[in-house]
Amino acid sequence: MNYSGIIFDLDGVICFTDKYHYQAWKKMADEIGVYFDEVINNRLRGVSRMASLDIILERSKKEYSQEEKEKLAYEKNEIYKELLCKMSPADLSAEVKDTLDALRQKGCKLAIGSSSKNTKLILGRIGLDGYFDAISDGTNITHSKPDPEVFLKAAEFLGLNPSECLVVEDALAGIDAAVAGGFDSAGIGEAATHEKVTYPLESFSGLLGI
Ligand code: B16
Ligand code: MG
Repeated sequence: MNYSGIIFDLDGVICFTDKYHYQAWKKMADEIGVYFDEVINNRLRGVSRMASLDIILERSKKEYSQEEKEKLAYEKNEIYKELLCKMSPADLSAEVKDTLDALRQKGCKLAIGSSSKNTKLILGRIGLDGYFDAISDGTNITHSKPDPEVFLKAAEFLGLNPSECLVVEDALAGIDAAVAGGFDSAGIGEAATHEKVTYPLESFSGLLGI
């Protein structure tokens, strides 16, 4: 591993909260009578909360004011946070935990680079509270992926340059963000198909082969 720092996306890389995002958005969409399904939900991966809402409202006949949208996003997040209470350290796979520990053993600094404003809550639920050397998330950025801000901040928090860090992502927008910030990247799932990904991986533990 030739990188001093590794910056991990959270949802879809360290753990999986898709189903809770889906259930919470679905409840909100049903309440306002807007069609929403799992195919539309796939478009929300790695996308910020307000941008996700805009995608869902593409199907709405009604125009929503900014204030109304903020209320809807707030309601969705309250439902989502309640669902997150179902998560426990059992939602952190042994493969992910063992790989993180092994990378740390090799001397790598580990950071989170997530769009989620619920990052700290989720890390606490899965037993990774205080584990990472730095956390850059939805609470410290003004531009979401594909903008590189969240990863640039993570590198800065680690005291490293982008060229010294590897970004690990599951979303295409996340690889776009890594490329825009001058980072090498490792892609899992859909992100492994991105034409500019540096290392397409079949599984999380593939990081140990880099
Ligand atoms: P929140 P990531 C992203 O996390 C999720 O993939 C995306 O579905 C979600 O809309 C976004 O966080 C914002 O989350 O509503 O909790 O602030 O993949 O960047 O770790
Ligand atoms: Mg993700």
